[in-house]
Amino acid sequence: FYGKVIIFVLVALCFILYLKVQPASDEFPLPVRVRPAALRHRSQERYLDEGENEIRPVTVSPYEQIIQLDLKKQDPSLGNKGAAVHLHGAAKARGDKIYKKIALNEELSEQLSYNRTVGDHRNPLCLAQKYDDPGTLPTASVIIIFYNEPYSVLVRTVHSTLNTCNQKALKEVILVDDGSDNAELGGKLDHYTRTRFPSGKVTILRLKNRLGLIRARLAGARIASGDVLIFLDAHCEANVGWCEPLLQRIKDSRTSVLVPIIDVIDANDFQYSTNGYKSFQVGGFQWNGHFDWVNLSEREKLRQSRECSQPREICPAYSPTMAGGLFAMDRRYFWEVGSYDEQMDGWGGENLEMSFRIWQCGGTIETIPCSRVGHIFRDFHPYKFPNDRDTHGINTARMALVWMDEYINVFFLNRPDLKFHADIGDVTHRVMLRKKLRCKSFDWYLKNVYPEKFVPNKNVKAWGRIKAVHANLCADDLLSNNEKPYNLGLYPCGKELQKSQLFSYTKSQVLRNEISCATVQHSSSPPYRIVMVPCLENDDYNEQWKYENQQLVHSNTGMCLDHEGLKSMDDAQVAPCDLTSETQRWIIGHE
Ligand code: LR7
Ligand code: MN
Repeated sequence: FYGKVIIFVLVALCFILYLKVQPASDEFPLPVRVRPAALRHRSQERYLDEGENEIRPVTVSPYEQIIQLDLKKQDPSLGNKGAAVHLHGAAKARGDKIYKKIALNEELSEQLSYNRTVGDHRNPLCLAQKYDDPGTLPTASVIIIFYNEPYSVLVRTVHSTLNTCNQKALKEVILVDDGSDNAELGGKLDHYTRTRFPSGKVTILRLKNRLGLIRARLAGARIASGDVLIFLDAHCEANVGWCEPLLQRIKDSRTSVLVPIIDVIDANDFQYSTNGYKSFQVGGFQWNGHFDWVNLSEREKLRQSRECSQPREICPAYSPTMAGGLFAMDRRYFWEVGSYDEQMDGWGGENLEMSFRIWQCGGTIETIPCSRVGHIFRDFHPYKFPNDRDTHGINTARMALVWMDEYINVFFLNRPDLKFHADIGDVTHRVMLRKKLRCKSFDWYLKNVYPEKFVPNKNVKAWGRIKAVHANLCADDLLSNNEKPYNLGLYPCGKELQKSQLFSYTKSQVLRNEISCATVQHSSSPPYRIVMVPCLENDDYNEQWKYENQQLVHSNTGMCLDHEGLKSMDDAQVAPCDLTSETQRWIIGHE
């Protein structure tokens, strides 16, 4: 009996051993059958790694095979100099499908060479610029953070950096993986980095969990050793010679924080496009805490001509804010001036925080026109936010509490939802930082750095709602896009003052909101609608209104704001003035 038991146990053991050595074929696919889709999850992939040595001698790593297939898929004749590429047939269908899902045509990206060029879009004046010998410029650590970015797009970003940034000046490229779970960004990227990038230049820092882009950048900055940190998003391609102008400027001016001109790479056809080399925009902000682009002011152009010895068009241009993703900064200065608020989670808000902090604490933000980098702008975020929270809003509220002083009221007027938000947390350590660095006030910032920025309750005769005296109707932008002209509307006045009903009547008698000024539509017969058009830089050039006897009189036409026969959601109109009319009486105020 015991003999039988022993034999049975032995057979069982052998069987177990056999199972261990011979995993099911789909758990350990033969190298040739491994396709990226089979490697979708990290957990699966790790199993592959563990098994590799014990099971059979693999002569060519499966990653190598996939990478070679990837390279075969590429057509080096496509998309060069940043030309648009249009797919056809089945490939187009695949491209459209993935585009809907991740707001980026990954199918096309996989067909474009990693080394495609995007053309040289610099101002020709840049070509005559002389920079110090690259060996004597500060060295650069390029930090690229990514969370589940398409593999081919990320790899192209690294190649582009290596191809276009001066090799002597480029000390290292640090990729920070913010806890991605897309398996292609795991072992395959490791293998690609080991075998395809010049040895030692590119490193990957893997964060165990997703920490959000702010803390991911901090993690990268901590291990960087170059003199200058250059941050990039994981979907960028640069023009030649973009590094030297940045490094030179920082060599000459250590507390200048620099942004290249950011060009647009189309997320669908990968076309590289610019606004031409003659003009570019700089960073602004809106009172709701969002970044926006604004034209270079005439005031700044004068300063450039006065203070810069080069042709003005290629001089550093002071920028009130920066977009946040692409910038260069002296590494030590980055830490001295407070790096980032590491309590900011996810995405958003860090860009304005850093912008206001730099200016208020003695630095400058400058656009460097001879440095151009393209960025893929996506229509939506291909990822979720941690716990589905509005991290942009929460982070921005943290920023406002530390840096905006009394102007925080204007921010909360635009974002009442954030005023008592439970997740904002404590900002004491950032307030202490501001004290330690003896930073200037937000009022100083507005007066000296961004005087063009309209403040709804400064230099005004009245601000708040434009409310009909004899009806519950208020002027309302009906949430129209502020950048283009739109018709002013009427809507029931809200219980509280809300952003869409927030208007100012300025000392120069202009009726406006943050971006747009009220004009009257040219028309030979009624209705004479009120059109909101982007305000001109100088308030005096905007159309004027007189406010007398509770009437709002448009100066050019001599007509009055009138809601006769109008109801909620109708366009606001003017009509011939009539002092006896009840529907022409309005109150401007914030009670
Ligand atoms: O949780 C995350 N972890 C990350 O590592 C979320 C994102 N990321 C990575 C991501 O993979 C990417 O490489 O962070 C980078 C930026 O994320 P995007 O590309 O989704 O952001 P964006 O380009 O839409 O947004 C802009 O504003 C952000 C505010 O937090 C950041 O500052 C971005 O860097 C910034 N991008 C730019 O400034 C490029 C110019 C575009 C403009 C305007
Ligand atoms: Mn981006």
